[in-house]
Amino acid sequence: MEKYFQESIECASRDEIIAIQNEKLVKQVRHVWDNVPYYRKKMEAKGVTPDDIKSIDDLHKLPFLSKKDLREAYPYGLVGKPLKDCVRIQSTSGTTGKRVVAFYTQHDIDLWEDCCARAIVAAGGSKEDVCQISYGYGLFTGGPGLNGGSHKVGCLTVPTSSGNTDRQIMFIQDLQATIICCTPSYAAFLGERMKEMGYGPDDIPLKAGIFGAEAWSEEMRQDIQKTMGIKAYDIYGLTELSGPGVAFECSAQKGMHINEDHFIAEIIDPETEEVLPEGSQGELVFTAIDKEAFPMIRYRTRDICKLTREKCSCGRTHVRMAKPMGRSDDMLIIRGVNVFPSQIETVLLNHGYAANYQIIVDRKNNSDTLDVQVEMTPEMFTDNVGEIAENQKQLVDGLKSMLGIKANVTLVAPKSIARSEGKAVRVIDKRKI
Ligand code: DLL
Repeated sequence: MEKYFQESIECASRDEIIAIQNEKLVKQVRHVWDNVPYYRKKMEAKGVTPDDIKSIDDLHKLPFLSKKDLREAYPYGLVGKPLKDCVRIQSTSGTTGKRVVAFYTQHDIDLWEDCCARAIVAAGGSKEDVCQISYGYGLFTGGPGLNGGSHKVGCLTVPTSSGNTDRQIMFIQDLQATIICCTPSYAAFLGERMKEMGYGPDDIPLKAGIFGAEAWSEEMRQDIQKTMGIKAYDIYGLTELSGPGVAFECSAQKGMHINEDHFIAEIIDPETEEVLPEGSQGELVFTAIDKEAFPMIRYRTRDICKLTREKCSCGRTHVRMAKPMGRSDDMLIIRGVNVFPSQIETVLLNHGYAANYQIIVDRKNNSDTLDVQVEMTPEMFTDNVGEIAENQKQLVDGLKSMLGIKANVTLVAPKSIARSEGKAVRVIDKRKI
């Protein structure tokens, strides 16, 4: 039987959801107009006032916000509440430019933790569970968000944070942890280490994992599920909108339900900014209709994916987003062809490799080069040169048919590519260095 954290809202009728969104959007636009001069100026420049926004049908009239706006307004320019009413900040790592600093009132923290609690219950969590949180704690939203959600559900919460892999495994075994939350790349690493230590899937007490913060393929899910003997659930979110829990997977594992009582989702064409019909692939845009301190309106996430309103077997009614295939700013343009790292990962996993790889892009003699270094698994490790050459050729052919361009493949020894405790670094684009 499917369980819910907030059943009446998670399973509300379409009409109820639309009524909630209409009411909250009108209020939120007024709040932003009155309290965020930066966004008010953008509205004025577009000739829109709060009086023009009467329902979600008017959403398209509002200007977009992007990373560029966040940079320009850094650090306080988009804050919608006096600082005396704010209780926390969280922040991104800032690897691509200025870091994002997001602000929260106690109300904002509360709704964020509700979203994470919904995700944990959807993954089968209850107060009977021991939930180990192996996302980083601190400025990154992963640890604090799921920690709060786990408390709300009433799980025994184990805040290990990321890293120190053998200690993670000791806690899983000694405390009989049943749920683990971490990035999928770290989950794969934990699984690999547990296998080395002689633990088979039946020796691991975990039953579910809640993995997100980076793109991961369906093939990687199957791999992790098999190694650890768990069900692996996807969770999505971003710092600008609170953190993890903007959307989460249910027992159906067919896309993530977006918490529509807090976030309105749109898909746009990233070039023309035109809103696309349901089912189209494009850039995900969110309007946070409840957040007080950092009220993002039509925020362009850069994440490329699709939405569906098809009925879900879990009983939840909120729209689902497909696994994002990557970020538009992660998309590599190689010899004019669009390549997403996730497409490369799919080919590797389909050929029996694990998700331990690195993509190196460069420019030689005025032409782009694509090199993929792939670790052999311990089972397939060989020093037979002929066998390695044959296996490399199979991957080159597989990548050619997926991407339409030639990649050079080098098979490397097991464990020679650095592991990540948080988000994995898959791509080195030397053209940008
Ligand atoms: O990664 C929040 C988070 C923490 C989500 C823990 C899930 C679990 P940021 O560091 O701001 O926030 O990065 C946000 O990460 O725009 C996506 O590109 C990517 N991302 C997040 N979740 C997923 C996912 C956190 N499930 C950016 N699948 C987003 C694919 C994801 N990409």
